[in-house]
Amino acid sequence: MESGCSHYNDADSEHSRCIIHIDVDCFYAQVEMVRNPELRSVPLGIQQKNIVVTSNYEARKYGIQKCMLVTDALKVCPNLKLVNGEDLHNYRTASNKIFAVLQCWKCPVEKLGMDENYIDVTNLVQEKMKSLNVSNVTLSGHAYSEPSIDCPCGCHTRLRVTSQIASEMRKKIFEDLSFTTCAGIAHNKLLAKLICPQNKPNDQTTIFPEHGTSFMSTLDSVRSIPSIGSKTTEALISQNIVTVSDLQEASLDVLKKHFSSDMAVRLKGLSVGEDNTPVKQTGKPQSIGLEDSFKIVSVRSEVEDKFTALLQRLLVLVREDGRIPVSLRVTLRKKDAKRLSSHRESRQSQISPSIFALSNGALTVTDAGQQKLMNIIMRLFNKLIDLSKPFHLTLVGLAFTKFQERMTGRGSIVNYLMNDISVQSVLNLQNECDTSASSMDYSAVSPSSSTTTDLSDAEVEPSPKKPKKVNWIAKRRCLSKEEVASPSKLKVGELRLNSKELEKVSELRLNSRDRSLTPRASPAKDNLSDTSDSMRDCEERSCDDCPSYVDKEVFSALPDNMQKELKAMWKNPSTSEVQRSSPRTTNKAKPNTIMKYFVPHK
Ligand code: DCP
Ligand code: MG
Ligand code: MG
Repeated sequence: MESGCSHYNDADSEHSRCIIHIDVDCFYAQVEMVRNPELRSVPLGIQQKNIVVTSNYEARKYGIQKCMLVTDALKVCPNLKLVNGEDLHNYRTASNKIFAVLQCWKCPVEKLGMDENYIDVTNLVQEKMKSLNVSNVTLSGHAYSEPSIDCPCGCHTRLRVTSQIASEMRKKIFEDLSFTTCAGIAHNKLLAKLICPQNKPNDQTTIFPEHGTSFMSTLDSVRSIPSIGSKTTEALISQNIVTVSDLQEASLDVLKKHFSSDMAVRLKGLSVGEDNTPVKQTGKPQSIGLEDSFKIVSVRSEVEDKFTALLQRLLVLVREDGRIPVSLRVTLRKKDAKRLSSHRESRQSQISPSIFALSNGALTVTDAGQQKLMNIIMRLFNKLIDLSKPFHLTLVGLAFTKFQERMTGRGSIVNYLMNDISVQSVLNLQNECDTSASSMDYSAVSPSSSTTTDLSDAEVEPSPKKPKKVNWIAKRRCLSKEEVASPSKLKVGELRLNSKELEKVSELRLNSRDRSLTPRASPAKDNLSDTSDSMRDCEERSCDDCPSYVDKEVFSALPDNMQKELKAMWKNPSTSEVQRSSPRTTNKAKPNTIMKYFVPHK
């Protein structure tokens, strides 16, 4: 049964939202092909342990599927070129760049795993519709099915405009980063995600609301619905509810016997393609951590080597993130022979922000700074382990758990101007296949069994207050404070990696890499003549004299005299407050400088 727009009476009823879901084609394989174009013309598989986690479309022609055993893959395609994909660094970097490109449209972007993003373009579509002759707007890409009713709420036109924006986004990702992608366009996240792969690779599909129910009934398993996990699936199967169509037919009363009332209603809604969950802007993680697991380590010097390698790797991630860490946590997993089990213990210490320095807007750590960090790490280790007795570890972990809000002190003008394009270094990627074969994954690490904060090592500076920028930007964009991404609300996620990934560590020189995350400004023009307003905004707001760390939008909103003063300050840094200094010094503004506009917090 198809449900027309007028039949809806939930939050989806007006189909008012415009949601795009973008998924990169054969992601890991494309990253490798962009790095080495010779791989484009051969069947390519990405190997982790004994599994081919993904392959390019050339290889898929032979029947290679995700998560096939390498031995099986080679049977169906003996020419398969295998590239080791156990070091996730390049994939993570590519993922962050794609996210940064999507941020350019100034709409909420929610990252999902490594190669997927939701974008809520509702407001942008509304703006465009004011200046468009809507009767002329055509659909870009495919429609799951042609509109079958004339929906009075106008969703068909809005979704056509959305399809044009999706096409611009995909074009820009391709022009800037050379990745082809698929997109799904719908009035909610559920349908946008599920419709996305309909025309793989490198194409996009729009589904109109009235086809939600019939499309959902084509899904073989309730497990295909993203928010239905393995436990719910099991519970449904035990009630003979296997396909989505079964779920559509199940009575609410029966479901209420096995699930809470809310859950039962939600399941029924999902089965007909209803979903009112919002697109939540992804921000920076609360902590950035790495872990290394191994069979057993029982010698202190070996532990030190492991931590040294982890620290090098972690500093690369922190540099990409751009925030200055002020707290460090060490985690160990001890093998307990008596209990035949392992458990984690952690200890953390505040660290001095002065260990880190800013050079041209990029974070750096000197060799002496790294040595200081190592000393803190080994002191924490000594507190966790009684070295007078034998010890057996199966995992060591390091995480920076708190960050200074901004680099130059809370009162500094720089706090208002920093680019907010974030690099989320840590992700949650849930592998659908059995990942037990691989010791690398992105699952969020549960909080340690015991964490102690150690203040004895601290060279403590006063912890900065919540930055004013959040409130200020919120006002400028007419958003509530809660709608602005705040690091404090974000999930803690960490990355586990194995020793193989650490072999690469020595190649990663903290000071030798560019931080080029801001997307290149090249407008994506499409057949919808003025759909690129936000893209143009991106360029017009640019200020040639601004240092790279400055948020151009914020800068352009400042009064002219303030802009001039800042530019003069950047031209002549000796008069500037912008160089790294302690919060105490940043407040000493001269009587007639930019600082007069900002009264420091008392
Ligand atoms: N991945 C993984 N294990 C899985 C599934 C995926 O490690 N079970 C990794 C490899 C993929 C990446 O995550 O490249 C993205 O997953 P997708 O499911 O989006 O698969 P692809 O992007 O590779 O292919 P598609 O073109 O089907 O999207
Ligand atoms: Mg993909
Ligand atoms: Mg994906």
